[in-house]
Amino acid sequence: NAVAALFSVVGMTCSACAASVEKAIKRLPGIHDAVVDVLNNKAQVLFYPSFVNEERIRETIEDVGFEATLIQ
Ligand code: 9UX
Repeated sequence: NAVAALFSVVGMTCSACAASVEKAIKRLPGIHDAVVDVLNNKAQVLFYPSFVNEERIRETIEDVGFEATLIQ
């Protein structure tokens, strides 16, 4: 079953930033859904823990160029 993770994402200044983060997360295996909110600096991700984990998702956000922290 899918598990939820909420990340703080610092440094996004426009909706294209959020779109590129969302796209990168969704390219990972085991992602059910990802919603990135540029106004609140958050990324909400639903994932399948057999295939991917919070740290892999966090690193993917950082690879796009933003500082990411797992909130819950
Ligand atoms: Mo456009 Mo958002 O280069 O940082 S994607 S501002």
